[in-house]
Amino acid sequence: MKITAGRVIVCSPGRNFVTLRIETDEGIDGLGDATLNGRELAVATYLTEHIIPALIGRDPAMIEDIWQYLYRGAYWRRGPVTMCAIAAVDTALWDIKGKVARLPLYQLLGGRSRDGVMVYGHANGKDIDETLDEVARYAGLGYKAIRAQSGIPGLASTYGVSKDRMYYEPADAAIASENVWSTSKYLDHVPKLFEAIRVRFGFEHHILHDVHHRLTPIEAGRLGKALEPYRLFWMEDPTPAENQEGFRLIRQHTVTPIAVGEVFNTIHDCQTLITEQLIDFVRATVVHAGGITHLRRIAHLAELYHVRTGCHGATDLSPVCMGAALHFDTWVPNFGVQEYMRHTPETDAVFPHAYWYDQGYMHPGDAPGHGVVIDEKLAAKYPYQPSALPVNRLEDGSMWNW
Ligand code: KDG
Ligand code: MG
Repeated sequence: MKITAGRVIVCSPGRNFVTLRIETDEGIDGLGDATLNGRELAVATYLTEHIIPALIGRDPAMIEDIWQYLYRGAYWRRGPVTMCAIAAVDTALWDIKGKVARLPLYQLLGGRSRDGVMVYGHANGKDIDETLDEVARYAGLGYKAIRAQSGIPGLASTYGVSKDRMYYEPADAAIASENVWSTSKYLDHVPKLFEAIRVRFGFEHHILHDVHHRLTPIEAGRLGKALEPYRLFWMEDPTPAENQEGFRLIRQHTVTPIAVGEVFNTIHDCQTLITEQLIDFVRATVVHAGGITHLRRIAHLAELYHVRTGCHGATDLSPVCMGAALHFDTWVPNFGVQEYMRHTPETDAVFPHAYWYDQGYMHPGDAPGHGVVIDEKLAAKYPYQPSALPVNRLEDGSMWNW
C-alpha cells in the first residue's frame, strides 16, 4: 500500500478546524486533526508545503518510521506548529491501519482497559449562584466529574465563563480581545466557590478547576492549600510550566492534586514534572502532542511515576481528535479522566462520529480506525474565519498570561 495524496481541509462550522486527509492507492483513507487554535493556517501551510510532498509514495503502515522521519528530519524539533502537523499525519495513519485491519484503534493499542471513559463537563457561571446551577445541571446529566469556573467580582470577564450556556468559545475575535486580570481578586473569590459547591452537593462528585496559568508558584501553593478542605480532583495549570522546577514550590505547600500539559507538545515539556512527581495528571493530547505515537510514550513515562492522563478536550480540538483520544483513553492503563466540551450541532454534522456520551462516560464505538469522518461538501459551506484567543493585562496595563 502507498500514500497517493494528502489534503488539508480548513472549515469553520462555528469555529475553525484544520483536518488532514491522507489517501492511498487501495482506496482507504485516514483523517487527522491539525487544529491549533488561533494559528490554524500556520499548521495548514506546514502540512501543505513541507509534509505532504514528503509522504507521497510511502507505506502508510510504517507509522513509527514516518513519525521519526518527520520529527528528526525537520532538524527544527518540537514546537506547537510542527508537532500539530506530525500529530495529524500520525492520527491519519493509525486511522488507516485500523481500517486495513478492520479493527477499532483501541484494539490496535492493546485492547480495552475499561468499560467507559470518565469525562468531565464544564459548569460555568457569571457568579457563584449561576455556577452552582450549572453544576446541578451537569450532575443531572449524569456527569461524575465536573469542572467549575465562575466570574470574579470586580473583573469584567475571565477565562472559562461563557456568554453561551451550552458552548464556550474563547477565540471570538479576529484581533485578540483584551481582558483585565487581578490575582488578589481571584484568590479571594475562588475558595468561596468551592465551599459553596461542597455545601450544596456534598462530596459525591469529582470537582475540578482550571487556573489557566495565572498564578506564580507561591500563589498557587496558597490556592492549593486554601482548596484542600474541598478535596478537588485537580487544580489545573496553576502556573505556566516552562519552568518545570517551579512546581517543587507548589508541592511543598499543598496536597491538592495538580494537572498540567494542555499546551505541551513533547515528552520533554513534562519530563521533570513527571519524573519528580510534581504533577498528578498530564493533560497532553493527541493533536498537540505528536499524535497517538508520541502521547503513548508520554503515558508510559507517566505510569512509572503514578501520574495519570487527563487529555485536553476543549472545543478547539476537533471531533477527529476527540475520537482518537477516546480510543487512547479506552486503552491507556494509567487513565485519569477525559475533558469533554460538547461541539455544536454544526460541528457534529460536519464530523459524523462513532463515539457517544452516556451517564458520565464516553465510548469510542467499534468502527474501524478512530471512527470519525468528515462531510467535505458540508465543510465547504463553512469557510475559515480569522479568530484569535484573548489576551490578559493586569489592572495597571501590564501584559499577563491569558
Ligand atoms: O485553545 C485554548 C483552549 O483549548 C483552552 O483555553 C481550554 O484551558 C482550556 C481547557 O482546559 O479546556
Ligand atoms: Mg485548561
